[in-house]
Amino acid sequence: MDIRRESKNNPLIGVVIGSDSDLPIMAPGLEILEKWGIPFEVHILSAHRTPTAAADYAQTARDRGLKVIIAGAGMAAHLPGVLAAYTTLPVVGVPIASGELKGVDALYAIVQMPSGVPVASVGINAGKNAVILAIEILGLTGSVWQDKLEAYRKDQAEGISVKNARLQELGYHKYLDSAK
Ligand code: RP5
Repeated sequence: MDIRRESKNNPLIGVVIGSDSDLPIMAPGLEILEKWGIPFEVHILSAHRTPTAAADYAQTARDRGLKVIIAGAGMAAHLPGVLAAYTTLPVVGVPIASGELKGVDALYAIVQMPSGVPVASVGINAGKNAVILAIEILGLTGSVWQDKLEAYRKDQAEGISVKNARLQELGYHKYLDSAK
Protein backbone atom coordinates (compact mmCIF):
# COMPACT_ATOMS: atom_id res chain seq x y z
CA MET A 1 0.00 0.00 0.00
CA ASP A 2 1.30 3.46 -0.89
CA ILE A 3 0.24 5.66 2.05
CA ARG A 4 0.83 8.80 -0.07
CA ARG A 5 -1.93 7.72 -2.44
CA GLU A 6 -4.20 6.52 0.35
CA SER A 7 -4.37 9.95 2.09
CA LYS A 8 -7.60 11.55 0.99
CA ASN A 9 -8.30 14.59 3.13
CA ASN A 10 -4.93 16.27 3.83
CA PRO A 11 -4.84 14.96 7.40
CA LEU A 12 -3.16 16.99 10.13
CA ILE A 13 -3.21 14.21 12.72
CA GLY A 14 -2.09 10.70 11.93
CA VAL A 15 -3.42 7.99 14.20
CA VAL A 16 -1.61 4.67 14.02
CA ILE A 17 -2.54 1.50 15.87
CA GLY A 18 -0.57 -1.70 16.16
CA SER A 19 -3.62 -3.92 15.63
CA ASP A 20 -7.30 -3.57 14.81
CA SER A 21 -7.90 -4.85 18.35
CA ASP A 22 -6.65 -1.41 19.53
CA LEU A 23 -9.31 0.48 17.57
CA PRO A 24 -12.11 0.47 20.20
CA ILE A 25 -9.78 2.22 22.66
CA MET A 26 -8.93 4.93 20.14
CA ALA A 27 -12.51 5.44 18.95
CA PRO A 28 -13.60 8.06 21.57
CA GLY A 29 -10.68 10.27 20.51
CA LEU A 30 -11.43 9.75 16.82
CA GLU A 31 -15.00 10.86 17.51
CA ILE A 32 -13.68 14.18 18.87
CA LEU A 33 -11.59 14.70 15.74
CA GLU A 34 -14.62 13.97 13.59
CA LYS A 35 -16.92 16.22 15.63
CA TRP A 36 -14.47 19.13 15.53
CA GLY A 37 -13.77 18.70 11.82
CA ILE A 38 -10.05 18.09 12.24
CA PRO A 39 -8.69 16.14 9.28
CA PHE A 40 -7.11 12.88 10.39
CA GLU A 41 -6.27 9.44 9.14
CA VAL A 42 -6.10 6.08 10.88
CA HIS A 43 -3.79 3.23 9.91
CA ILE A 44 -2.97 -0.19 11.28
CA LEU A 45 0.80 -0.47 11.16
CA SER A 46 2.81 -2.70 13.42
CA ALA A 47 6.37 -2.13 14.60
CA HIS A 48 6.81 -5.90 14.57
CA ARG A 49 4.42 -7.29 11.95
CA THR A 50 4.80 -4.55 9.31
CA PRO A 51 8.03 -2.76 10.28
CA THR A 52 8.82 -1.46 6.81
CA ALA A 53 5.38 0.09 6.37
CA ALA A 54 5.62 1.68 9.83
CA ALA A 55 9.00 3.20 8.99
CA ASP A 56 7.74 4.44 5.62
CA TYR A 57 4.70 6.01 7.27
CA ALA A 58 6.82 8.01 9.71
CA GLN A 59 9.43 8.96 7.12
CA THR A 60 6.81 10.45 4.78
CA ALA A 61 4.53 11.94 7.47
CA ARG A 62 5.94 15.47 7.50
CA ASP A 63 5.95 15.79 3.70
CA ARG A 64 2.34 14.64 3.62
CA GLY A 65 1.39 17.54 5.91
CA LEU A 66 0.87 15.71 9.18
CA LYS A 67 1.61 17.80 12.28
CA VAL A 68 1.28 15.20 15.05
CA ILE A 69 1.27 11.41 15.16
CA ILE A 70 -0.71 9.48 17.78
CA ALA A 71 0.34 5.86 18.14
CA GLY A 72 -1.61 3.33 20.19
CA ALA A 73 -0.16 -0.07 20.95
CA GLY A 74 -0.27 -2.73 23.60
CA MET A 75 2.12 -5.26 25.15
CA ALA A 76 5.70 -4.76 23.84
CA ALA A 77 4.52 -1.41 22.50
CA HIS A 78 7.40 -0.36 20.29
CA LEU A 79 5.24 1.35 17.68
CA PRO A 80 5.32 4.94 19.06
CA GLY A 81 9.08 4.75 19.60
CA VAL A 82 9.78 3.30 16.17
CA LEU A 83 7.67 6.00 14.51
CA ALA A 84 9.47 8.66 16.57
CA ALA A 85 12.79 7.22 15.38
CA TYR A 86 11.83 7.96 11.78
CA THR A 87 10.31 11.45 12.14
CA THR A 88 10.86 14.70 14.01
CA LEU A 89 7.10 15.26 14.29
CA PRO A 90 5.79 14.97 17.86
CA VAL A 91 4.58 11.45 18.64
CA VAL A 92 1.99 10.85 21.36
CA GLY A 93 1.85 7.26 22.56
CA VAL A 94 -1.21 5.52 23.96
CA PRO A 95 -0.38 2.42 26.02
CA ILE A 96 -3.17 -0.08 25.47
CA ALA A 97 -4.22 -2.66 28.04
CA SER A 98 -4.30 -5.57 25.64
CA GLY A 99 -2.15 -8.23 27.31
CA GLU A 100 -1.70 -10.13 30.55
CA LEU A 101 0.08 -7.14 32.13
CA LYS A 102 -2.94 -4.88 31.48
CA GLY A 103 -1.07 -2.07 29.78
CA VAL A 104 1.72 -1.57 32.33
CA ASP A 105 4.06 -3.30 29.88
CA ALA A 106 2.98 -0.94 27.09
CA LEU A 107 3.25 2.13 29.35
CA TYR A 108 6.84 1.33 30.27
CA ALA A 109 7.74 0.48 26.67
CA ILE A 110 6.36 3.82 25.50
CA VAL A 111 7.70 6.19 28.16
CA GLN A 112 11.14 4.66 28.61
CA MET A 113 12.58 5.97 25.35
CA PRO A 114 16.32 6.53 25.04
CA SER A 115 17.56 10.09 25.46
CA GLY A 116 17.28 12.05 22.22
CA VAL A 117 14.19 10.33 20.81
CA PRO A 118 11.23 11.34 22.97
CA VAL A 119 7.68 10.04 22.88
CA ALA A 120 4.96 11.79 24.90
CA SER A 121 2.76 9.28 26.66
CA VAL A 122 -0.75 9.57 27.97
CA GLY A 123 -2.22 7.12 30.47
CA ILE A 124 -3.21 3.52 29.81
CA ASN A 125 -6.13 3.38 27.34
CA ALA A 126 -6.29 7.20 27.32
CA GLY A 127 -6.95 7.57 23.60
CA LYS A 128 -9.14 10.61 24.17
CA ASN A 129 -6.41 12.44 26.09
CA ALA A 130 -3.96 11.68 23.28
CA VAL A 131 -6.28 13.42 20.84
CA ILE A 132 -6.75 16.42 23.13
CA LEU A 133 -2.99 16.72 23.57
CA ALA A 134 -2.51 16.48 19.80
CA ILE A 135 -5.06 19.26 19.29
CA GLU A 136 -3.23 21.37 21.88
CA ILE A 137 -0.08 20.91 19.79
CA LEU A 138 -2.03 21.95 16.67
CA GLY A 139 -3.27 24.93 18.71
CA LEU A 140 0.26 26.34 18.69
CA THR A 141 -0.23 27.24 15.05
CA GLY A 142 -3.93 28.03 14.75
CA SER A 143 -6.27 29.82 17.14
CA VAL A 144 -9.28 27.96 15.72
CA TRP A 145 -8.10 24.86 17.56
CA GLN A 146 -7.50 26.81 20.77
CA ASP A 147 -11.06 28.19 20.62
CA LYS A 148 -12.44 24.66 20.36
CA LEU A 149 -10.31 23.48 23.27
CA GLU A 150 -11.45 26.39 25.42
CA ALA A 151 -15.10 25.64 24.61
CA TYR A 152 -14.50 21.97 25.48
CA ARG A 153 -12.97 22.90 28.86
CA LYS A 154 -15.89 25.23 29.57
CA ASP A 155 -18.43 22.48 28.81
CA GLN A 156 -16.48 20.09 31.01
CA ALA A 157 -16.46 22.56 33.91
CA GLU A 158 -20.19 23.22 33.50
CA GLY A 159 -20.84 19.48 33.63
CA ILE A 160 -19.02 19.24 36.97
CA SER A 161 -20.89 22.28 38.37
CA VAL A 162 -24.23 20.68 37.49
CA LYS A 163 -23.19 17.44 39.20
CA ASN A 164 -21.97 19.29 42.28
CA ALA A 165 -25.20 21.27 42.56
CA ARG A 166 -27.12 18.00 42.39
CA LEU A 167 -24.89 16.41 45.03
CA GLN A 168 -25.45 19.37 47.36
CA GLU A 169 -29.19 19.15 46.79
CA LEU A 170 -29.59 15.39 47.21
CA GLY A 171 -26.76 14.43 49.58
CA TYR A 172 -24.50 11.56 48.70
CA HIS A 173 -26.85 8.62 49.48
CA LYS A 174 -29.61 9.86 47.19
CA TYR A 175 -27.08 10.97 44.59
CA LEU A 176 -25.67 7.46 44.40
CA ASP A 177 -29.15 5.91 44.32
CA SER A 178 -30.20 8.23 41.51
CA ALA A 179 -27.20 7.15 39.46
CA LYS A 180 -28.16 3.46 39.64
C1 RP5 B 1 0.23 -5.05 19.94
O1 RP5 B 1 -0.18 -6.30 20.36
C2 RP5 B 1 -1.01 -4.37 19.43
O2 RP5 B 1 -0.87 -2.99 19.52
C3 RP5 B 1 -2.09 -4.92 20.30
O3 RP5 B 1 -2.38 -4.06 21.39
C4 RP5 B 1 -1.49 -6.21 20.84
C5 RP5 B 1 -2.28 -7.43 20.45
O4 RP5 B 1 -2.43 -7.47 19.05
P1 RP5 B 1 -3.38 -8.55 18.36
O5 RP5 B 1 -2.78 -9.87 18.67
O6 RP5 B 1 -4.75 -8.36 18.95
O7 RP5 B 1 -3.36 -8.23 16.89
O8 RP5 B 1 1.19 -5.13 18.95
